[in-house]
Amino acid sequence: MKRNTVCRLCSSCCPVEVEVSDNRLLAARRRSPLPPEQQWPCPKLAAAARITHAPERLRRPLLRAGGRRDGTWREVDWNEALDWVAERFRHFRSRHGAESVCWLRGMAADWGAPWDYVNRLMNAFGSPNTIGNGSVCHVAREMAHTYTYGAMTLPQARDARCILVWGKNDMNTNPPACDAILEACRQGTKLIVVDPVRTGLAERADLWLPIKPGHDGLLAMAMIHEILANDLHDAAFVRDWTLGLEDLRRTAASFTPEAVAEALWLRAEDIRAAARMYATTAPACIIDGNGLDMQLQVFQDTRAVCLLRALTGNLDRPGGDLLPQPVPTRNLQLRERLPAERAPITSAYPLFNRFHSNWGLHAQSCIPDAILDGRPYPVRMLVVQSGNPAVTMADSGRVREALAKVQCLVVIDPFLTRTAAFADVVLPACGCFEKTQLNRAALRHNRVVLQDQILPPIGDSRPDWWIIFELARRLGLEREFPWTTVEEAIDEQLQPAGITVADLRRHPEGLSVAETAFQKFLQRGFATPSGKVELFSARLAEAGHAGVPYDDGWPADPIGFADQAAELPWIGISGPRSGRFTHSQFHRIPDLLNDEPEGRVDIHPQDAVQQCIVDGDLLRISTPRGELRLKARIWDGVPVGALLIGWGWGETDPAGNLNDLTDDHRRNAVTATPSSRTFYCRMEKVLPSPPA
Ligand SMILES: Nc1nc2c(c(=O)[nH]1)N[C@H]1C(S)=C(S)[C@@H](COP(=O)(O)OP(=O)(O)OC[C@H]3O[C@@H](n4cnc5c(=O)[nH]c(N)nc54)[C@H](O)[C@@H]3O)O[C@H]1N2
Ligand SMILES: Nc1nc2c(c(=O)[nH]1)N[C@H]1C(S)=C(S)[C@@H](COP(=O)(O)OP(=O)(O)OC[C@H]3O[C@@H](n4cnc5c(=O)[nH]c(N)nc54)[C@H](O)[C@@H]3O)O[C@H]1N2
Ligand code: SF4
Ligand SMILES: [Mo]
Repeated sequence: MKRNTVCRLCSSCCPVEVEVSDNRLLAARRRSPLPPEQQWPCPKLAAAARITHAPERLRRPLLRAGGRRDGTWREVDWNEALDWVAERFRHFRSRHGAESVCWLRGMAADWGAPWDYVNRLMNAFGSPNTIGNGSVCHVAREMAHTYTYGAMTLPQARDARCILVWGKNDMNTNPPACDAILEACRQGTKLIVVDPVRTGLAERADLWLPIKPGHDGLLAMAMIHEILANDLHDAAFVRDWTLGLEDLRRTAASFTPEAVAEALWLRAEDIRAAARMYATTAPACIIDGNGLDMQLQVFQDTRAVCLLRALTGNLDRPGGDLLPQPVPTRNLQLRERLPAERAPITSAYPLFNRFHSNWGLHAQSCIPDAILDGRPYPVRMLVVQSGNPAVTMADSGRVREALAKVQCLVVIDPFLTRTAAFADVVLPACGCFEKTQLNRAALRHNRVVLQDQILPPIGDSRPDWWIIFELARRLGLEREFPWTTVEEAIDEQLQPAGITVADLRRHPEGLSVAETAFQKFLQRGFATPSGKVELFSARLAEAGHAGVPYDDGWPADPIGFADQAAELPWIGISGPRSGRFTHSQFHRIPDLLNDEPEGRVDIHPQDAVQQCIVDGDLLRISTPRGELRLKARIWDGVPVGALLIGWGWGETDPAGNLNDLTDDHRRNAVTATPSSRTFYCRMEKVLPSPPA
């Protein structure tokens, strides 16, 4: 039988058709207007059956057999497991206040409806500490877009004449988006790629800027300089719809391509060529990505990139960058229930906490601070849902200390991960094909697509929504959680849109709430305090941040451990993602390991010769935080002087955990983002020990 749903094995949320027989997933393929041979492939989707039916899937709730430090588990039923968790919630609330309980949410269960349910549960319980991992993912970037023109834009690559890809590799991370880029390129659209690494897209680009890692804001400011100095901007749009042109001109004056080229490892003429190609080919869109995230400068860097869209008049134009038309939904989070004086542990980042009506809190680095240092106050109980912070959070050695120290740890995950190994109780969650939910991608623009359950739960696992609803009832929150099925909850959430789950099941291709409209600002302006695009942001300036990106100058230390660069001669580039794995996930799935059995460190041939390194040599890479060991791969697609370090292997290879190297002491002042993407490090070859 073939069924339609949405794949959530990674955050791309692709609509898929799945073949099921005898309660087993047999095969899945992406639904796409393109014939299969023209679709960019996804190895994870091809392995969906192996992932879903993996023998390592947890089938029953697990409770420590003999207390926290005990190495053995006891399988228990859901009643015992959830009663135990609810009792702990009440215990910590009565002893230390509800805020001593914190919920950390990774990326895998999505930030749509399921995220609202967790916030609702925690807010009704009385704790403000429901925290996502968006400070290292796109939420920090989303805030920069929002502060500039009201919302994060959606690039219209298919209709663009010029595509500027900035720190994004859709060939590995988003096949449908990759299809759109390649289709546009076949029609003659120009492609510019800003990436230190020669990705597949960089290879196809008309212009590739192999930028020095972590220096994107400097490049964006130099491009702004080139555009303004040569009057390449859209003067009418800038006059009518932006605020702060003169401030921007003044700041950009010192960022001439000549002045910054060397610091960027680029040639001034290439910077100029990129600025000209982007500004003079209309319409043009910018696809910005995770290459900007996890950088100390993520917020101002992204602001600078966003300003390019405004200067060139590409905002909300066909073939440019569309301002989304979100589906109207009921906000279920009950934030108003929290007493105003109950500040979250992320209160040092007030603008980030509040920039969006339902994103909630994302400064996840505050969690180890609260557990280990009691800053700003102690967290004593932690629930980790759909995340693997022991591997994926910056300075993961310190994170593991926190996981060991917190008095009570609950983990909700389909697998017994390295994070779960610290837990008191592990609740087995269903995978994405075993549950119905509305994911963020389905709500963000005007088309709602249902992620529909197509398989029964594996073993005795349960969907995230069910776990939350049942826990809520045990906490006496029956009134807040009156729903017995997820369909009822989704119907309530979608009520303002006039769409029901039944409608969505009749329309697996999705339902639109409105026709896609462009230039919406002509009627209602931009969703900023001034109603204009804020080249200069008074809100930021008043809060003590740069009103125009880098009006306080380019920092001397934009990347991790810059203060110790003299002893750390290499630049480590974290990741990027492989098409086969999602962060720490799937590294035990045989089909996915066939072509990529272990993590590698890519090093330029010139560096390899100088260091006497050959392919397969074991390298030790270290920073003041820790070290890892992975084998070398010689590749001329990485810059000289940089090491491209394989991402996500720390789950199955504790000696190869990238975040054992990263720093979480220095953070972006607006978004709490650490320098996990780019940092100075040491490298040496591990010599084989002589035979005994
Ligand atoms: N150095 C460095 N650090 C990084 C990154 C990097 O590139 N370099 N990337 C960063 C980014 S962008 C992100 S988003 C984070 C990701 O960090 P995490 O969110 O921790 O990501 P994963 O490793 O994918 O862990 C997801 C967990 O959820 C489980 N899971 C899968 N599906 C479900 C489900 O439906 N329900 C539940 N309850 N659990 C589920 C999986 O088994 C897995 O254990 O890592 C960040 N950290
Ligand atoms: N297969 C797979 N797909 C995924 C995921 C996954 O883990 N695996 N994760 C999902 C998630 S949570 C996310 S956030 C997205 C991320 O999706 P992408 O944004 O595509 O993320 P990456 O591939 O990590 O990084 C993008 C590019 O940034 C480049 N880069 C590195 N440093 C810099 C820099 O300093 N400047 C610039 N300009 N570029 C730099 C990298 O070389 C890489 O080519 O992918 C999602 N899709
Ligand atoms: S890119 Fe692949 S794994 Fe990710 S959602 Fe799409 S089909 Fe699933
Ligand atoms: Mo992410």
